[in-house]
Amino acid sequence: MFNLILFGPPGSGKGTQSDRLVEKYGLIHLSTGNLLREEIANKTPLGKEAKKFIDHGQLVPDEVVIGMVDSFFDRHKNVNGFLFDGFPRTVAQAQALDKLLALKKTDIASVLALEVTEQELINRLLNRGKTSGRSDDNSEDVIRKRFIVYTNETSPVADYYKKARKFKAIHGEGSVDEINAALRQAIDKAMANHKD
Ligand code: B4P
Repeated sequence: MFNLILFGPPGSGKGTQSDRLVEKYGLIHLSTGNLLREEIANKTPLGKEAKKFIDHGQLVPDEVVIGMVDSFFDRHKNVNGFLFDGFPRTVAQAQALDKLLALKKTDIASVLALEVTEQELINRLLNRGKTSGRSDDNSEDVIRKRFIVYTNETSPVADYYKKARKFKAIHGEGSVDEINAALRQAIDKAMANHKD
């Protein structure tokens, strides 16, 4: 299996790029943001709980997200690999992911991190908020709160993978095609070095 993490702050283009990459490489797309929004749309107990956090720009508790990923794995066996988008967002989630993958006798091959300036991120998210209907995109206060949460809780995840020598930064500004080409170059290299 070849497992990849697309990492980066809110609005850095993880979802946009993941859609193209899963098609190109035949990976299964696991976006915890999408899974949580499905739960909210279906008004499940998990969705109702998650909405309280998402509406305020906070992270959904680790145990909820990890349980959701575990059950996603149960529904997707015998696959080529996963592209994780927006997960892990805390060090506890990264450790849990390592354990879940070890049970499948596999691991993370590479973490590609999209780097984008804060002003560009705010512009993108406010722009998306005009059409997405997402409660967490239509207020600059909530967007800023998400950046604070990212700095405090998610950026340590980068150090976790730097220590494991799996982390690579990718310039996340420019056209979607240019960024996609840079990601593909990094993935091709990681695949060539990957034994699994
Ligand atoms: P996510 O769904 O992961 O959303 P995101 O980080 O805001 O967006 P992403 O980076 O995917 O941006 P996109 O491609 O859409 O999370 C939402 C919330 O769910 C979190 O805040 C949290 O509360 C909760 N959650 C999710 N996972 C969790 C976890 N593991 N633990 C706890 N809580 C969790 O791009 C954004 C916009 O930019 C789009 O409009 C796009 O069109 C535009 N864009 C993309 N690339 C561009 C480019 N190159 N140039 C110009 N615009 C571009």
